[in-house]
Amino acid sequence: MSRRYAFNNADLIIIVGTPFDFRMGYGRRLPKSATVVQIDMDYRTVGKNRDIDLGLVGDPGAILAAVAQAASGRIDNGAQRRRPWFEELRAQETTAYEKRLPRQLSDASPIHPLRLAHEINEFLTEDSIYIGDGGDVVTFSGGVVQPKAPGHWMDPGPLGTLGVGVPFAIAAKYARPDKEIVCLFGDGAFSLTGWDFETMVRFNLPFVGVVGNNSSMNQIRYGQMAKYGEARGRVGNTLGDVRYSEFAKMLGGYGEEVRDPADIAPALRRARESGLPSLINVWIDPDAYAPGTMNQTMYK
Ligand SMILES: Cc1ncc(C[n+]2csc(CCOP(=O)(O)OP(=O)(O)O)c2C)c(N)n1
Ligand SMILES: [Mg+2]
Repeated sequence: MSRRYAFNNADLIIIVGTPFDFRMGYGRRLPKSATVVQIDMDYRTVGKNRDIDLGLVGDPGAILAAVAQAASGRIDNGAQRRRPWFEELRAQETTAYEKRLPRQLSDASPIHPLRLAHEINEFLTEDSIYIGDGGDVVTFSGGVVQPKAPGHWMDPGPLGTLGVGVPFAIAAKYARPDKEIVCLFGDGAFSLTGWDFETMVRFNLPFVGVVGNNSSMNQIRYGQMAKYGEARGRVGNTLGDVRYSEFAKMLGGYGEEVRDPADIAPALRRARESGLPSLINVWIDPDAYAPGTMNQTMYK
């Protein structure tokens, strides 16, 4: 939560395994004044979209281990001097967290997307692989949901290819049958590939699916409103009030509708206990927009 502040105030930024894609404003999130070192497995990613000062191509683990080893023998490696900087960042993080907390714990109905993200974060275990497939609702969750173990996070990647949720869930459950799969969908994203929910039923691939339903492609709506004004914000992005729990049940899975935030956690638990592919359809506030969406450089 202090990333923006850290970027803006850093003199050296080391980017590891992260492309300069839309989530990084194609590199514009990094100030021109900073020295930038980029480490990546793929030489095509290094220096793409933004100039860098030093590029290192190779396994990030091996490179970082070598850097750590080179720095570890020194009596003064600068670690002490950086302490106030870390404290500054922690303070930023705490302030941002406290500002957000009331929305994360909000009892409002329709449900605030941050409350949904909060409940999902509480629900995950060390054995849950979390998949996010959606627009705004997933952008909200990105700041709240924390994977509990390495390699337990999947998202639509650098091109934001929506519709990956169900196929990712199928693949993840097949590859790691011992793991629990938890997938948060936007209603728009789910509707792209959701019919393969039936494939999951047929192949007996249980997972906990959550639809953050705002009856809209809200991230697109925000961009249209920002560019063309309120009146033209609703062109081509309104969806029906679809009860996806019924869709799940129709195909042989488990489903519940949720309108009260207090019902999210029990519904998630029942979905887990059902042992079936499931969809918990949560009605979220269509007028809440993620700060990450509002900061998108493409809307400016
Ligand atoms: C395959 C694909 N088509 C279109 C888009 C553009 N897009 C980005 S966000 C979005 C809206 C998604 O709506 P929804 O999943 O309901 O999420 P919401 O923003 O409403 O939370 C779309 C269509 C995309 N990223 N990927
Ligand atoms: Mg939506």
